[in-house]
Amino acid sequence: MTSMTRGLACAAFAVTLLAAPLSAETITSGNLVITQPWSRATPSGAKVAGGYLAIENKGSVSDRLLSASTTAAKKLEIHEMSMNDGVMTMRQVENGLAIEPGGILKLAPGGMHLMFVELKAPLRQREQVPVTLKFERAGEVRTLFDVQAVGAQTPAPNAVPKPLPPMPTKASSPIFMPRRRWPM
Ligand SMILES: [Cu+2]
Repeated sequence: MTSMTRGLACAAFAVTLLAAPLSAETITSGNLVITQPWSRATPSGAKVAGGYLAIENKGSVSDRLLSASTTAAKKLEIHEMSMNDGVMTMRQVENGLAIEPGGILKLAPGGMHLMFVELKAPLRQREQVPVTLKFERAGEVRTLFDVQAVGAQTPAPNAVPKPLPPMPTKASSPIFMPRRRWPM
């Protein structure tokens, strides 16, 4: 293979990689099933970002999301939206959020969400941000939040359940940018 064709093959591979949708993770911890934790890329200089996910309680007793933490930001707060003099504002939840038996707690754009406060660096599309969730009964659960495009409204638009091609062992072309992985 000439270096020219190898370069083209790498470029084609990189394009395939970029086009492939991220498969959002599902994590089970005890009676809780956590699906599609995701966030959005932030413009440089932005200090906050939203975090979204769904938590289903398959048990027979209620649990409670107490707090969350991440290495990507100074704080990770639980926020709810409320009307204040006709203006939608968000505020931090004091005592966590209950997840009733058989119920699903949804954190999504426009509603309850996690808030990364004082980001250490902008979040970039396609990277994964480690978040530790703390529950009253299920304890601590480690998750990875998939970072979608700026302004994304859903965890994976046009998602097709298809595994990503294997990652090359080392970057063989300057066109290939390895994903940053935040430490857990
Ligand atoms: Cu918020």
